[in-house]
Amino acid sequence: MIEKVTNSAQAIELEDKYGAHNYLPLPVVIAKGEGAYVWDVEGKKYYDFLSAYSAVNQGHCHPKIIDALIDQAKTCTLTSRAFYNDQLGVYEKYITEYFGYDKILPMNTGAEAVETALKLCRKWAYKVKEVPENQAKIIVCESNFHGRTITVVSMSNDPDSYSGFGPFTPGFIKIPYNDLEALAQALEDPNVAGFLVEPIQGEAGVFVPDEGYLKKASEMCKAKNVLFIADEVQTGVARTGKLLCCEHEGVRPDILVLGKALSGGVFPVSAALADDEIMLTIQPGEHGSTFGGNPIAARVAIAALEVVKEENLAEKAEYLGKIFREEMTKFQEENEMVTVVRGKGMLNAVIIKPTNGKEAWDVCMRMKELGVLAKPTHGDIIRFAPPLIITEEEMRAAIELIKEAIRTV
Ligand code: IF1
Repeated sequence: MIEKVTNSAQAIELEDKYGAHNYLPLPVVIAKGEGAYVWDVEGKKYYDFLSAYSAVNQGHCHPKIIDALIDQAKTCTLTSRAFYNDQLGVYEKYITEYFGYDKILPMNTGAEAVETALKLCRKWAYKVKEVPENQAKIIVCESNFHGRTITVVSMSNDPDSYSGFGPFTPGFIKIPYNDLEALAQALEDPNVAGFLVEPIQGEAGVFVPDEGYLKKASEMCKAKNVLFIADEVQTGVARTGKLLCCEHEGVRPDILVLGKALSGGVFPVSAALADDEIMLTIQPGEHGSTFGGNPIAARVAIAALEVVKEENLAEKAEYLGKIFREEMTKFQEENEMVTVVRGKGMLNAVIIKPTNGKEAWDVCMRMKELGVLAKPTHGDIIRFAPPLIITEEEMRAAIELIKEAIRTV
């Protein structure tokens, strides 16, 4: 018998009893999402200020994307890549022209697209740069977050991400983020094939690097024939006020990694994009995925990317993000709990100083009571990332609730 959830406590009990305990969610049970809003089982309405970690940039259940999903789901859901399908080539042409690359390797999750970028980088190292077999190294940044697979957590310096999962994949050089001197030194190793970096470190707490860091880093990589690999899974698809965060500095990554909002949060869709010299180092049978490039993903991703252009989401993110940071910076002068406000576009974070025994988690719980959902990362940082389709009026109303929550936590 399939149970029906009729109240939040019931849903939480079911997950606690039957699901792995790999998360500690905020105690809210969402039953419906539409635009910038979600509703819990009891019907209470919230502003969603997490957007499923920047996957629903286009808003929950965007009609255009849902229509594409439903239409294709009724026609053909999955062929595998053993055969061609009539949607994948159309999508591949659309997205490569959209972002300006020769080719795409379609995958499903962000971690898979990151893994794909690592494999492309290593293949290119051996076949093009002629690095000795199995000697390729890839530079990564401390405090990175690129996903949860064992190779990806092998790049991490966050014990929560890697401890207890060894032994780890070798071949990674860790340097401090936003440190060009450290990058210069690491680039001296002739076996370095790539530099993998988040244009803004999301999970680490929305670390925005110094102006010019990405540009200089990409130039330094080019000078050493090292691939500049941008993980835009969280920062991409208009979130930071440009279509890609790298665009703020005019940087064109050698390998571009996308996920999350590539589908508007409707379906797992991710991608690695690169030019032929890199992409064609992988030959038939050397990489793949059951669902990678399925017809639903193709239709949904085209619709999601069309929405970004049609609704000017990058410009909106730029404009609304400025308002958010201005308002919260003004509030900083009024309330001692707010110590830092930072971000770019609509990827912002506020650092909450524990005060009177109250900390970021308590602020999020109070926000929940007032009808705004967000969640702390690394204890004292609250990330604020609403869907980019939120209106200025809605955002200003939500900001007032956020301030009220901090005042009354
Ligand atoms: C969780 C946050 C965490 C990502 C970047 C790759 C991936 C992610 C820059 C992997 C995924 C998600 C994963 C999810 C929570 C969220 C997250 F940064 F967004 F907040 F964890 F750090 N590159 N980020 O941010 O994509 O395989 O998940 O599709 O693991 O708790 P994925």
